Amino acid sequence: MAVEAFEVESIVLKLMVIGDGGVGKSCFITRFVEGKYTTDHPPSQWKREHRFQKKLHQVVVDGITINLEIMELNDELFRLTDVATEAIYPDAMIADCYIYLFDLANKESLHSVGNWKHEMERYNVGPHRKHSVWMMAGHTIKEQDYSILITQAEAKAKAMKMKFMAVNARSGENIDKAVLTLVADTMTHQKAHCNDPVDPWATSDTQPPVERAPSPLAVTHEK
Ligand SMILES: Nc1nc2c(ncn2[C@@H]2O[C@H](COP(=O)(O)OP(=O)(O)O)[C@@H](O)[C@H]2O)c(=O)[nH]1
Ligand SMILES: [Mg+2]
Repeated sequence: MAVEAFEVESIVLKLMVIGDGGVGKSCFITRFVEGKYTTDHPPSQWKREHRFQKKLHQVVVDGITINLEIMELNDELFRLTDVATEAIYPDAMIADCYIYLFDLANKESLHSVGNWKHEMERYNVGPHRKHSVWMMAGHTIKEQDYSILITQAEAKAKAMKMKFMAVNARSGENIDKAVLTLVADTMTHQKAHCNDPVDPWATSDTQPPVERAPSPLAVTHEK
């Protein structure tokens, strides 16, 4: 568990980059991990391999070495039935920190953040529960003036109690800064909560008797 990890010199944090298809998640991750911009990503690897593709990257924050396990999740996953999704992915989907990536020029992708957060919170229960931290990153993919859109995104992020940064995978703008800020905030948050009472289900073999609410994303796809 991440809480115990503060007693050792290096820890593992799971970072999930999520958001609608085509907003630049793969480009974002490749830029951060490999320091280069490429659009050459094998599509939908999780589908073929039935697991998340993890990219590993080490960072040092406040003198602590952090091994990041970075995963990408997009709404293709929710085209599976709920049963298949829950059988294969639930533990993997509970991350220590989430970057919600959206296309700053696409309002729909900005406003999907509520659905995505709700969706992830459905999985963040039981023994694997985490004190996760979220950030919003708006991708400036097109050549245009983003000042008005950035103001709107900042307001949305404030309402969602998340930090916001405008990023660009092609130029590299704010990519490292966004990840390192989120990692530092996650460490601070997890330290602050490490003495909280454990989830009552954490020590139980029985799972909570709650029915998960239907996925808002799944509902979207049924339309
Ligand atoms: N100009 C520009 N285009 C980008 C950038 N990042 C992504 N793109 C474009 O967006 C497309 C989709 O990116 P991808 O990372 O595959 O999106 P994903 O579906 O969210 O993983 C890419 O093929 C690029 O054409 C960027 O920083 N600048
Ligand atoms: Mg992708």
